[in-house]
Amino acid sequence: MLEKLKKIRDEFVKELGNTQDLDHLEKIRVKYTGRKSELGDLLGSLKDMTVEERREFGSKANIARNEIDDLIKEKGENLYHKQALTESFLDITKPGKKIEAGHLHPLTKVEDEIKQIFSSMNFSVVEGPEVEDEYHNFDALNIPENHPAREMWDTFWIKQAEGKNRLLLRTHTSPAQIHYMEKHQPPFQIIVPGRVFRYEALDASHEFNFYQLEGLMVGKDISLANFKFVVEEFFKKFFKGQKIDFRFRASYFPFVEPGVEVDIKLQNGNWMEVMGAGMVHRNVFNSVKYNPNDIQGFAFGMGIDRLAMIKYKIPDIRLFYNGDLRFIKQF
Ligand code: FA5
Repeated sequence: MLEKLKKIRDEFVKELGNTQDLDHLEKIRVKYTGRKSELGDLLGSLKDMTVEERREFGSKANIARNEIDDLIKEKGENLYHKQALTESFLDITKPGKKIEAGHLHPLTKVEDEIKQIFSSMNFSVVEGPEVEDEYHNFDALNIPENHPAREMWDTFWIKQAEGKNRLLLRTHTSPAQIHYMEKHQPPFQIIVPGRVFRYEALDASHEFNFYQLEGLMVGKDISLANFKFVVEEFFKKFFKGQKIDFRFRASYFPFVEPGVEVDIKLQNGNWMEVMGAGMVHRNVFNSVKYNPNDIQGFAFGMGIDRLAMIKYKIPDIRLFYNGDLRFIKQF
């Protein structure tokens, strides 16, 4: 009996040593520990033995059985790890997956560049809210209710209870002029970049959500000639010496007098309007409690998207917003 047990154990150890995969290990487990195994038969025959025999052989047989179980378990864990390393989910020799770093959106880059140019000309950069009240977006800018100019800047109104100071998404960055002048005294020169919104029919140069950059310079004797100089300097720096044709054209905005628009000539010979500007209207100074007889200044509002389109020869403004990576990755 004991000899038989030893033989089973020796055979098992030998066969286990040759096992290289989990499938084979399972076959061995069934062969040596299953109900129909030789060891199973031996253990089954215990019931026919005398008490003496059972005591001696039984304990040895159980020790052998436990040893076989332990060895199978240990081998199984080894094989599992080896297999996992070599053929399945973890191949430590594979090159790592490249993590793609993003970059700034072209409009953000252009905005940063414009801010830098104006900073170099001693303008401070300030911000204004995107959700405005009716007073700052229109009334304080000399656009009273029912003024036809409100039609040019139709926008998205925020639903709220009936009240005097209705809220809206700002249609231009000009209300930031009012916020700033309410809290500061001249002389100063500021720029205000930011997002603006309009109820607009879309085409290649019109979005309903776009970016503007407001400029405001106020002092004792600031004139339109100063504005002309600042704009020319800005174009020189922004277009880096690249020759561009631009023109000043008389125009109308209720918050300036006189008013102008600035256009840049495109490669195809057409002119593109890039900003509105003018001398700050005395009614605007009145609404922020400045004395219009004491001071004067110029203001402008340029379209950042349009300047970016000209600089990078982008034919359609909608490319900035449609999320197509083939476009975005070129910058
Ligand atoms: C204004 O918004 C005035 N607040 C500008 C101003 C400021 C005038 C200070 C005088 C003094 P306008 O609506 O023209 O003006 O817009 C200014 C610029 O924003 C335009 O020249 C154009 O470059 C850009 N722009 C206007 N509408 C759109 C649009 N739908 N999509 C993209 N850019 C636009």
